[in-house]
Amino acid sequence: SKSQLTYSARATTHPNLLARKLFQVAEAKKSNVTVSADVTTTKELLDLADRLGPYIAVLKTHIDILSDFGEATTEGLKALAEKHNFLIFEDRKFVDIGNTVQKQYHGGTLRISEWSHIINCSILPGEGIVEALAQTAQAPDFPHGSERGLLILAEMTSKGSLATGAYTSASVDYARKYPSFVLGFVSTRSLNEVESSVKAASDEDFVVFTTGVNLSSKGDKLGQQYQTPQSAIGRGADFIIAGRGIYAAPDPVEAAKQYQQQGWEAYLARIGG
Ligand code: 5BU
Repeated sequence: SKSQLTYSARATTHPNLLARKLFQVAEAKKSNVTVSADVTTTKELLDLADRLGPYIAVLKTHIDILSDFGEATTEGLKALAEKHNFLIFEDRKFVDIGNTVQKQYHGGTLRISEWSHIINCSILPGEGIVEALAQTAQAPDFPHGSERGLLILAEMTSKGSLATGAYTSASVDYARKYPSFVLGFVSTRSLNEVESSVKAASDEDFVVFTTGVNLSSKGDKLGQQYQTPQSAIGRGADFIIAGRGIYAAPDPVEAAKQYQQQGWEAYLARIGG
C-alpha cells in the first residue's frame, strides 16, 4: 500500500494524471477535506464554495438537487474551482447500461463531463459501466480527458449496505483493469487487501475517499453512519468527505478549518510525521 507515502510523493509517481493533480492540491493547501455541498440553490452552492474554497481540496456536488441549475451554476463552479484551487466531484453515482450512462455523463441537462473533474459509479451493472464512462472521458475529441477520473463506489456508509463481499472485490478488479481512468474508490477503508482476480500493477495506488465523516454526530435518522476524521484516515481514507458536519454547522468556515486541521493531523500521523 502507498498510504504511508506523502501526498507529494504520490503526486509524482501516480499512474493517473488527475490523481497527481489531486495530491498536488492536497499538499499545496494542506487539506484532505472534501465538502459535500448539499444545498438546493445555485446561490447557496456558490456562496459555500467561495467561503469554504480556501480550506478544501474537493467540492462534492449533487447537482440534481438544485432547484435552479443552469449556466450560472456551472460557470460559477468552474470559476471558483480556479480561484481557490479545488477539484469538483459530482456524486451522481451512475448505475445503468453503458449506452445510457454515456448520455447521462456527457451532454444532457446537466452536462457533467464539462465541469466535473471526478465522477463515481456503482458497478452493479458490471464492467461495461466503467468501460463506457472511460470511453467518453478519453475520446480523442473530448477536450478535458487528462482532467477526468472515476471513483468506484465500492462500499457505502448507510446501515445495511449491500455493497460488500463479491461486489467490493469486483470493484477492485475493475479499478485494476482501467487504471488510466479509475482513481480509486469511495469506500470506508483501504481496499488493498481485498481479494481480486486481477493482478496489481507495481505502481498501483488507489485513492480512497471516505464519506460519512462527522465530528459531532454518530448518524442520522435515515441510516447514515458517521466516523471521525481520525478514524477514517486511520482506516485508509486519503480524502474525508463531510457534508452536514460542515455546511450545517453554526459557522461553516470555522467547521471547515476544524475538519481541515484534524484531517491533516491524522494524515501526518499516518505517514509518521
Ligand atoms: P453528510 O451530511 O456528511 O451525511 O453527507 C454525506 C454525503 O456523502 C451526502 O452527499 C451523501 O449523498 C454522500 N454519501 C454518503 O453519505 N455515503 C456513501 O456511502 C456515499 C455517498 Br457513496
